[in-house]
Amino acid sequence: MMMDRRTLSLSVFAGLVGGPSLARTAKGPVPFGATPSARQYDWQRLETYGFMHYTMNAFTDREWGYGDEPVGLFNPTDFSADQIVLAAKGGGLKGIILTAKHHDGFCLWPSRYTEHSVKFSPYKNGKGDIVGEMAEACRKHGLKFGVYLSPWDRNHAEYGRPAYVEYYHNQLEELTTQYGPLFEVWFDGANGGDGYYGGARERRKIDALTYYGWDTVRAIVRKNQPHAVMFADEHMDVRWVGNEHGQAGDPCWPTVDETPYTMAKGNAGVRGGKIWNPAETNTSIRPGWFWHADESPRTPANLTRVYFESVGRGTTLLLNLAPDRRGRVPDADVASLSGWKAILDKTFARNLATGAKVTASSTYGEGFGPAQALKANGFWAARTSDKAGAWIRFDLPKAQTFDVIRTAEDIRKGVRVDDFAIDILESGRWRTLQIHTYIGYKRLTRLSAPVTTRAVRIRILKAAASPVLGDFGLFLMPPVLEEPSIGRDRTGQVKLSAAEKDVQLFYTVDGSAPTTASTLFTAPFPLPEGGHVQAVAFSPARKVLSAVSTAKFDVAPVGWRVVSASSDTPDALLEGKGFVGRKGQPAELVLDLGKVYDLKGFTLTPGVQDIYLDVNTVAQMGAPAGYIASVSADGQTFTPVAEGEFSNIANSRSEQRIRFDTSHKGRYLKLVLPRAVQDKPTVAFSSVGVITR
Ligand code: FUL
Repeated sequence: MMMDRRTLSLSVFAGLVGGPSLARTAKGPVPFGATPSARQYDWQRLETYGFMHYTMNAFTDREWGYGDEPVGLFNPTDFSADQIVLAAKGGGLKGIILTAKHHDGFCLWPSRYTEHSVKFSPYKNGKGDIVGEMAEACRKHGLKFGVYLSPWDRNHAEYGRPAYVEYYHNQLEELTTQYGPLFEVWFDGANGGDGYYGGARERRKIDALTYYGWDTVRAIVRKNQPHAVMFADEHMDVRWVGNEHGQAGDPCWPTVDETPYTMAKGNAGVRGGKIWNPAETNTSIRPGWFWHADESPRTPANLTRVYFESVGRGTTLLLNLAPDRRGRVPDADVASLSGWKAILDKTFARNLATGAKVTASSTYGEGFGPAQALKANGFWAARTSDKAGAWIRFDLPKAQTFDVIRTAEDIRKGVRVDDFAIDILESGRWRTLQIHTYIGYKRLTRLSAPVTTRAVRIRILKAAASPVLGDFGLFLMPPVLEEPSIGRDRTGQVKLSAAEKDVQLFYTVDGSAPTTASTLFTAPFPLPEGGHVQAVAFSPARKVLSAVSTAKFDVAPVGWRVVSASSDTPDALLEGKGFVGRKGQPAELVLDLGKVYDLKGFTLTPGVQDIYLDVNTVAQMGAPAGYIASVSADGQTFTPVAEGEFSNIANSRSEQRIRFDTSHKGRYLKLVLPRAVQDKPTVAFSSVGVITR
């Protein structure tokens, strides 16, 4: 993918913060360092909300539209904003951010400034307004509403020139004035280059830091929607967490410094950074952001893990829903959402710390005593000199069994704690259960097995300022077991792995549903020619069975040979170490598959970072932006069979699956990869496969 995610310059930051500080007005210890604005604080408290990716792509089976899609293609047969909002609500989501316009430029509202919109589509004979219908349904069902407006527009003839920027600002003015209060406005950093651009069909380059007129963008949003937070990779109110698989860093500080954004920095934040710029963890309920018939949703157990790895690490979770061609969230996704909510509701229904006697190493003063830590919106504050070594202790009325521990800092007082330990009392002695760095807005610690105790203690090991802690809780999760993950290595060996300890894994390869009577996984097994593996996890101790995980494998690269490659390490690819091209040159690769196949397509997996750990080398590398694929029976004469781009390859590290229009018999596959994303000099990726089924 071709993009530049560094959207905003550092100087813009000055104009951005300065919202009313919450900290100045509140009582208690003096805030430490950066603190949230009122809008950031209210946004943080939403914890989970939904994304909705819907546009042409649902009808064209793509992730990125080129911008030349005829408006006639947009025709949801049974669109229901109510059904979508209720599906989100059924998952406990507190709002929805809709892709009012994605990169293809098609507008889901009847914008005055373009004909590339719902107004000229068959949907409701041009009388429909998806943005309006979603805004209204959100209001009706008590959810907040937000919009995504892609800066990159592959349809607009003027993209790259000043006239487009004016158009973009006009659209933002429409969206921020016509649809009631918005809680978030989302600015995607993806900027590709290639596009239709009113028929020019060319590559256009812009400087994302300066081109879009960010000062005007911010001014429009602040004027029309003063309480909305703005999302961009960095230096808006809310930052990108740096990946799209739903995992915040641990720790994931809500502060950053003024050095340029990197994905790693987005994921971890910067301890002590001057800027309050908390992360939002965004991920999709399905592999893609848009609906594709052959994809299925995450399971409730998997969503639960995502929740613990995002909200539980102090970020918000923006979970994407992908309505189908009818314009509804599919039943399977609705079931996952409600199953997930049921798990969380059950987990947090009963705080087992209720009624505990609370004592602490010291107290700041009246209104900040230890018992406050168990009260809604209450906080215990230690004396200001009590930093490392400070503690708060909960003596429970009777022994309790739990596997989740919740604690929080009053972030209005800044990020004060660095490292802390969770201890439990066992036969009169303290045992440390876990040590973590960073508490922040919410810290959920999930244990691999429940513990039973009468006393729990939070002990501060390192802190920049005296702790201010609250929202303490102990909880017992209902039995949930995540389905196994299924992987296959380059030698064709299939390996199953469990997310949790002490579980058994059972599998089938004949298409039947796996049960505890199926084959028990004890060691990797061969599947070089491919097949359908299905697996379940079972916990004998807890008597819980997971959902089924499924993987369909094609042929493995066994007996393959690199015939030629524009690389100094051509064999590394088939040795599992990835492909690195030559600096400043298009990459070319010819593979001998060992025998003739009916080739229906190929796969390519990005992600060299995992393989080359030298940061300077990695910084020069980028995933291929696009491809030209050819096949040959004899290794001499090649027929070009497909040419195109990889959608969203820089952000989403998952496998790209490219299907040819028809199948081609061949033993040799040639890939030409003209350039890397983000103007990186060297094309690199981790593996290639073929599609024969
Ligand atoms: C990315 C986009 O390129 C994807 O298509 C998607 O919208 C995701 C949320 O952000 O940058």
